[in-house]
Amino acid sequence: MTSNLTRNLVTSIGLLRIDHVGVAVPDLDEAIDFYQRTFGMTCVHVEENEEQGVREAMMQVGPTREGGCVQLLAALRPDSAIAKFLDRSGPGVQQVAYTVADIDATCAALAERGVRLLYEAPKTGTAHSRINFVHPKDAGGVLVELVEPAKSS
Ligand code: MC0
Repeated sequence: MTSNLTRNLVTSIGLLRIDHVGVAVPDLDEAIDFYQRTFGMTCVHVEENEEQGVREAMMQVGPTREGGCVQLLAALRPDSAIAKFLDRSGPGVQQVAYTVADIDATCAALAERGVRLLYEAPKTGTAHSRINFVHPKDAGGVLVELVEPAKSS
């Protein structure tokens, strides 16, 4: 028989898949080149997000988008989250992002479970997605991003 604890652990909050793993890099163009030449990944999207202070590139891991992406993240300015991360930790994994169907519902479920969302309401992420983050201190030291893709993507 399933215990209460096990039932609670498997209650869905609407996560669908790993959307991307975000990697902070000092130079975006150099990093794109490295990921293409070394791992054979394909650069499928490049965008500047002024609000987040980043220039980012989505590197598709496998032959289709279903295989997930590595998101390369370079700082646009010294006070940005990526610049701070690079100063503190150097280049490396900065975030793990999950695709969700309904970010408002997922954020509400997480808030109910007592974790801190960084934004009161979702902000705009890559390719017109809606995004929010769970503070790394409330997620075992991992900055967790939630991504609700734009309806057309
Ligand atoms: C900070 N900490 C981290 C961390 N950033 N731990 C794991 N992973 C990270 N990425 C830890 C520090 O080591 C420190 O631990 C503590 O958190 C300090 O917290 P803080 O003083 O609040 O630190 P800040 O000022 O560096 O801010 C961290 C915070 C920030 C997560 C709040 O980076 C943030 O707002 N991130 C969300 C936005 C973001 O990351 N944007 C860039 C990606 P100790 O133990 O020393 O106290 S934009 C993006 O991803 C978009 C384009 C998209 O995908 O569509």
